[in-house]
Amino acid sequence: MTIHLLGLPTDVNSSFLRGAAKAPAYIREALWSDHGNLASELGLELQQEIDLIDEGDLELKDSAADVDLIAQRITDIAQAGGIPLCLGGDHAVTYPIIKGLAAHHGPVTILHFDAHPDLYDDFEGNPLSHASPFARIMEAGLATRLVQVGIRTLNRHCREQAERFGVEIIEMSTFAIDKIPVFSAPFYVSLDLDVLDPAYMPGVSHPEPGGLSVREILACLQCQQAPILGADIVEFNPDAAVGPLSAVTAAKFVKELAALATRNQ
Ligand SMILES: [Mn+2]
Repeated sequence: MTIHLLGLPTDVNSSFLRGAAKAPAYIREALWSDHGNLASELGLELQQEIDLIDEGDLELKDSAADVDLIAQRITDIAQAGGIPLCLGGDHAVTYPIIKGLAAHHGPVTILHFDAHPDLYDDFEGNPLSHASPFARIMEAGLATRLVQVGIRTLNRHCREQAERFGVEIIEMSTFAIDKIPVFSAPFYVSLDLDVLDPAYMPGVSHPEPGGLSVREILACLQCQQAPILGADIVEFNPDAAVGPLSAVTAAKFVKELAALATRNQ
């Protein structure tokens, strides 16, 4: 089983700051940097037990055509028996990723880490906004189950959308590790790095204080035993980063998600 690292360098659907399109290059640099080694906490190492190939960045058009470009590449990876591990880019990429995965696997279970529910019907007139991917996913029937963790920005519209779509939300205000479901079926992980407290992850476009620690997210992941269908790590904005910490944090999640996908296959 091969993990396909794929960069999706786009931020045209960001509603506030641009910059997330620059993230894949910084994450790769931190991942392969001599600052650390390639061992994961699960005992599996990149370039040893973890079979990961870097497909580079997908050439995107920064238009609505990107939906099908991304979806097709993801379907191709899944059909070949691979696991896509995508580097955003902003969170808009998750809708086409899931569209592509569902074309092969059928509707999926999603474990979604975020400060924001990203359930807007549209945001300022853009239905492909990075604030809307999970509305597109749910209305298209691409997910059987959506579990959101770390949410701390719910407004009335998004609460209504969550209710409409049957989204399970573990809000930050009442977060506890033992509230995280342990899935029995294969699942997808969408990791918006702004779920982290800005103290751990300053380099995001929409920092939201009062978030999760790196350790808490790893605990939510490491308790999972079911196979992983794919994952994304999105919303790192190098322009907002202070020093190397944000890129290193994103790169750590590449390593740990690749290790989890390998262990759980
Ligand atoms: Mn977010």
